[in-house]
Amino acid sequence: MNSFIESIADRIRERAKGLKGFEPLELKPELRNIYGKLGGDDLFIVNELNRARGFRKLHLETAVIGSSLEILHSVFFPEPTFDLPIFGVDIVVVPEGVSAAIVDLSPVRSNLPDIIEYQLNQIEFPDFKIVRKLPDWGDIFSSHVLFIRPINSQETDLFLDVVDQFLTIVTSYSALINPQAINSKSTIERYEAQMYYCKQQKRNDKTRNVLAKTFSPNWANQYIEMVLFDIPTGFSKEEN
Ligand code: BLA
Repeated sequence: MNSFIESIADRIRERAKGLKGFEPLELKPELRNIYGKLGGDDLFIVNELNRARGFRKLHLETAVIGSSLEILHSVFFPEPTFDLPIFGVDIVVVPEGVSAAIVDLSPVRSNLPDIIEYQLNQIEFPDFKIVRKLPDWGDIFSSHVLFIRPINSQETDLFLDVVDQFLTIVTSYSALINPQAINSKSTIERYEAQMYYCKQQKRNDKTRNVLAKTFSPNWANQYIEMVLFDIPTGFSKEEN
């Protein structure tokens, strides 16, 4: 696996494991480790799925698609009862190098929680050479979203640093707050915003096309609906 993807994956695993109530989520074995063949190319997808206090789903996916593509995808979906943003990362590596690296703490209401907004404002973002333009479905991201094409190992190190700061902010805030009532107006609002987040992510044809070409359009749709961006149900797993 590409070393940049490895280091991001390791950091995400480490931070997730540190969360209170960290435990595995059930996932069918055939979705945990996926193997496919595209032309002469082998494809592997590994899904790691867990939950923790405040997070209904901590998802880390790493994929190697022959010699042409390596991908890391991770989303921490909060329990809608908790006032937490959605942590998301996507990394796409092609033979020429890292093509896309994106990280965000995305809001699930009109603003991010004040403390999180304050802490994000304290981060000194390095000057990355190539900042990429968000697609039109990218209205789900916060104003702090970082979307770049890192040009060297110095920039990938700096990106890892930003990922780590975002993880620190969301995980430490999650430990400070308590859940709100499941039927409260703000819980419902966050639930709906999470549905909208999933809906917009599903408009990313680049993800769909890679999966459809490798497996089949039908398989790609099901995988996107069920594993990547499933809609939250039964968001009542509150613990204190
Ligand atoms: C872009 N995602 C991409 C690209 C590919 C994938 C091939 C194009 C790379 C480029 O433009 O340089 C593919 N991503 C995948 C696949 C999976 C995946 C196959 O995760 C999973 C199996 N995408 C996310 C998440 C975010 C995200 C969580 O899954 C953000 C937090 C963002 N990916 C994202 C964005 C783009 C992208 C914004 C650029 C889209 C564009 O420019 O149109």
